[in-house]
Amino acid sequence: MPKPIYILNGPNLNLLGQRQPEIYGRATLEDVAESCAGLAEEVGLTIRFHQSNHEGQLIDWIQEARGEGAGIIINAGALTHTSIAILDALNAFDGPVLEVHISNIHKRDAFRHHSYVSLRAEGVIAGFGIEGYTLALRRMATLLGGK
Ligand code: CA2
Repeated sequence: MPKPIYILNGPNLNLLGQRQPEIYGRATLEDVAESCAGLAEEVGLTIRFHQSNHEGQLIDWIQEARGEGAGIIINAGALTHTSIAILDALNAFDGPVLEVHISNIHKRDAFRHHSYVSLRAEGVIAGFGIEGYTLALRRMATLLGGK
């Protein structure tokens, strides 16, 4: 059984579709999970899709992925810009890491321009809306298929 791709979502992303549609669109996180599950089946991957508002829980999932996951796709939310602890956890993971942001963080407040996650990620997708998740999953399939 191939190892799953962990798709991890950070604080407040559970509110997707409920507020600020001009920035984040109208789709919910459940919609994102469904489109990822559909694509995963198409490209022969399995996923574990999670969201938490708690930094420690995200770190626990990243550590779990060390033994059980083939790759990590992460939208760490605002923790992207603050969390050295998430970076340290990602640095302890051996497989590919891809970073996703729904909005274009470089077009927004200056404090969103720096990402600790980017110091570890093989690639970054920002500003493609929720489509960024499926784009990242396709890229993950390519990265893992080459092995
Ligand atoms: O663009 C992204 O995906 C972000 O990671 C989203 C984070 C933000 O802090 C990052 O700078 C960029 C915020 C997630 C909050 O999501 C909400 C969605 C709907 C309503 C309220 C918050």
